[in-house]
Amino acid sequence: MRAKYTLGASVSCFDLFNLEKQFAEIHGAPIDFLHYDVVDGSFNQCIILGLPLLAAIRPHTKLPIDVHLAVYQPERFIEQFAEAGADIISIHPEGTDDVLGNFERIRKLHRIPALALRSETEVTRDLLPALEQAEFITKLTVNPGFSGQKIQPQAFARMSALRKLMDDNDIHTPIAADGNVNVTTIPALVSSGASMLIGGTSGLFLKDHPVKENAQRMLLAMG
Ligand code: S6P
Ligand code: MG
Repeated sequence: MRAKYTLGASVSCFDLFNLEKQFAEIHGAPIDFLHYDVVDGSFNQCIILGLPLLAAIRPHTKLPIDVHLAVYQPERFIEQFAEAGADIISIHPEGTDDVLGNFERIRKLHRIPALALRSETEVTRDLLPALEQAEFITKLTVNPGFSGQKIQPQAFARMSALRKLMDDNDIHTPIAADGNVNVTTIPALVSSGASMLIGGTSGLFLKDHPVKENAQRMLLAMG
């Protein structure tokens, strides 16, 4: 069954100089949600997107926006990003000891909580309640923030382990693969348990190919 959110487009990979044209392309393609990267400069050494751009794009799309808070202490930012237009807010257990409390905070703001996991993170049973409550789990296959990285070879086994842990515990939360997702990597990502994809420079925004065509090819590669 196709996941509710199957294909997401990473906003940091948009043509930020011509958003009107970019959104027209996105809306004409089989894209289910937007993935909006926020990095605090310490979770990884970069600062990607922030509040003003989110507030600027919000009125121009009906697509759900998943704000990926790649930050420490996400409680510092949840309210601001909810206010600026997030529908879904993804937080990292590596960034807080209180995932469930933060999920509650997100729900109180009438937003949807989701989980994101760094590529190197191996999940343990103590995360089961969060895995179950999350709308989906974004499993990074590269380091947070930067686009254009190569997939980490260990990412596949870690994703399979995550899928197995959930299956063994009757948890059906979908996994979204994030980082270097393209027609070459998608079959192995799907075999490793991904049923959602986040598209960036290597798959969805290939130069000289329309976004719609790239999106269709990515969905086809899921099998
Ligand atoms: C990485 C970031 C991603 C990228 C996207 C890049 O942490 O969270 O969302 O924007 O995955 O895609 P690509 O194809 O350039 O690796
Ligand atoms: Mg991201």
